[in-house]
Amino acid sequence: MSLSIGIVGLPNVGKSSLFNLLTQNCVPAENYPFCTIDPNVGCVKVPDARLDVLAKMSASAKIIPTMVEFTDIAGIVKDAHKGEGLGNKFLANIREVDAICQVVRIFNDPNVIHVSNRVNPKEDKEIIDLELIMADLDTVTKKLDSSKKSSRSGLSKEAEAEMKLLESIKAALDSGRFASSVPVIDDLRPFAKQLNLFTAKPMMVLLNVDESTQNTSIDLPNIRPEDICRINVKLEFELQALSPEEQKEYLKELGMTERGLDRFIQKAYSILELLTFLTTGADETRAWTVRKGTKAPQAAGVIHTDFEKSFIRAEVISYDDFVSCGGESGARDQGKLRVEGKDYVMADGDICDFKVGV
Ligand SMILES: Nc1nc2c(ncn2[C@@H]2O[C@H](COP(=O)(O)OP(=O)(O)OP(=O)(O)O)[C@@H](O)[C@H]2O)c(=O)[nH]1
Ligand SMILES: [Mg+2]
Repeated sequence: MSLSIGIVGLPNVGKSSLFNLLTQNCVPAENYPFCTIDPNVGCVKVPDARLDVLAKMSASAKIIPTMVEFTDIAGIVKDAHKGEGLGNKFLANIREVDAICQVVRIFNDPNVIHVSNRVNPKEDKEIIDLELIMADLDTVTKKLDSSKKSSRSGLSKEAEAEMKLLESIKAALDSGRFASSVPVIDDLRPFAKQLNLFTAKPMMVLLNVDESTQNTSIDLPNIRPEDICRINVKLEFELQALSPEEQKEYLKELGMTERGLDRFIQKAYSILELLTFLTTGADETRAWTVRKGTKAPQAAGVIHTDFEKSFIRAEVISYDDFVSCGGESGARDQGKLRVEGKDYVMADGDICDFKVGV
C-alpha cells in the first residue's frame, strides 16, 4: 500500500530541499526499485528501530522497512484558489495526496528571498490555510446549492443529514477553521470522504528552523502542537554528507540523539493513520503497513494477495513480549503467543505468522 504525503507551502520555504533530502536518504528496496517515481514523487523508507532489534534476534539475512510516498508540490501563492500562479495545477496536485505536510519557514537567510520580504511563520501559515479554506468553501457551496435544488422535491432523511453536515462544514470554513474540526458521525463518513476536501486531510507542519530559531516558541493556527515538527533542512543536508559514525559524533556535539529527518518521516507516517505489523525470520525481518482498524485476513493479504482468501489463523506476539521473552519460542513457552481468528483487529507492533490453507 502506498499512501502519499504532499509537501505544500509558500515559494522558497525549502519544500524541494526537503524532498531531495528525503529521496537521497532512500535506499532502493526490492518492492520499490526506484526511489524517485517521477521528479516530484519519491518513496522513502520509514525508520523503525524495532526492525534492527528483531533482525538481530532472528539473525535475519535482510531488513525490509515499510515505505511512504512524498510528493513535492509547487509553491502556493496568494489567490491560488482563483487560479493565480500555478493555482489550479497546485490544487489538483494536493487533491490527490492522502495527507498534507505544510512547510513553514522560520529560518533567516538574506540570500533566500521570502515572497513577502519578512519571516513570519504564523502569517505564512495563514496564507496557505486561507487558500485551502477558500477552495474547500467553493466545493461545499456548490454541493449545498445542488442539494438545495433537489430538496424542493423533498429530502430523504439521509440527504437531510448530509446537508446539515455541509452547513456545519461551511460555518467552520467561514470562520477560518478547517473541515477536520467538524465532528462526523460514522454513517456520514463515506459522504464526507467523497467530498475530498483539502482541509479534511490529515495535516502536519514542518517548521524549517535555523540555529537561532530552533527553540523559538510559536503558536500556529489550525494545527495541534504535537503535529508540528522542527527541522533545520540546511543542517540535515550537512549531516547527509557525513558517514554514519561522523553523523553520530556531529549530532552529539549538537546535543541531539537522532536526525530530525527520521523523526519527521515517523511523524508523517503517523498522521496517515496507519499501523505497522512485522514479520521476522532467518530470511528477513520486515515491516508491513495497513490502515488502522484492518483485520487479520486483510493484513495477510498485504503479504500475498492469496493469503486473504486462504487465511486460517494468525499467530501473534506483540513486539514487547517478543523482545522480553527472547523470541518466538520463549514467548510461546510463557503463553504470550496468541492465536487470532479472522475478526482480529491488527495492532501496531504485532509480530505475525499467518497460517493459510492451500
Ligand atoms: N539558509 C537556509 N536556506 C535554505 C533552507 N532550506 C532551503 N533553503 C534554501 O532556500 C532556497 C529555496 O529552497 P527550495 O527547497 O527550492 O524551496 P521551495 O519551497 O521548493 O520553493 P518553490 O519550489 O519555489 O516553491 C534554496 O536556495 C535553498 O538552498 C534552510 O533550512 N536554511
Ligand atoms: Mg520547490
